[in-house]
Amino acid sequence: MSDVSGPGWYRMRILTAEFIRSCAGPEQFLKSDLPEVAFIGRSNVGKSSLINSLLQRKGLAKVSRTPGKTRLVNLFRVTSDDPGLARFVVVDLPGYGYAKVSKTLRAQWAPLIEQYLDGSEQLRAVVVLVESRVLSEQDRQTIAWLSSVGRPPVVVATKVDKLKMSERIGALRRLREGLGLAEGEGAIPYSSVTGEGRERLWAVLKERIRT
Ligand SMILES: Nc1nc2c(ncn2[C@@H]2O[C@H](COP(=O)(O)OP(=O)(O)O)[C@@H](O)[C@H]2O)c(=O)[nH]1
Ligand SMILES: [Mg+2]
Repeated sequence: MSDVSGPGWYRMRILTAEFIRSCAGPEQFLKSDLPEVAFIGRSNVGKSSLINSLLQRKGLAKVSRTPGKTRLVNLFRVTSDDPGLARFVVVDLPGYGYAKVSKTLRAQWAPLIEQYLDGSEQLRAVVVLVESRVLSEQDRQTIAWLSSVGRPPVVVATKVDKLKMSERIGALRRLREGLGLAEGEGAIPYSSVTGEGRERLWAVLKERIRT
């Protein structure tokens, strides 16, 4: 399924996208006046692939076969040809809830995510990635927690290319109901393989960054 183009929609072009640094602690977070968009989700949900797909850069965020590897906050500086989104920062937050990672490691990085989300003054949108077919308890908790701290997230359902057309309506409805979202406020279906959802997600992010 291709994206539906509406008034004011056009294919935004990314002009530059460059890695700034990986942060192991809050002292390394960015102090700038650029708007920030953060991405968070369970390890292996397809976050690195989505960032690469959004930014049209193949190897920018590392796509991994070994889940749970990234425990740092990765920052990318991006420029585009869209006047409303000319310069901004993409924040790749560490994946949560990977069972094979030890409790000690988890204890180290959950606070890092919270410090970032609590502290960033430039944060305009948090995108939570969930798998189209499986909503984990931690996805639910993350989304509820973000809403409770006044940062209602943009929810994206990843890897929709894996669903048959006959499966996807039901899967997206179950996701929406599982998250307690109203009709019309469900997750944005996305595929980093086909590029489906890219324009729609940019449109939503533009809204959030402008306001
Ligand atoms: N079919 C399909 N596979 C995907 C998609 N996005 C990611 N994957 C695969 O899922 C695995 C995890 O992807 P990655 O981007 O590293 O996930 P991350 O751990 O959340 O950053 C990799 O094997 C990817 O090739 C997608 O949209 N469709
Ligand atoms: Mg990753």
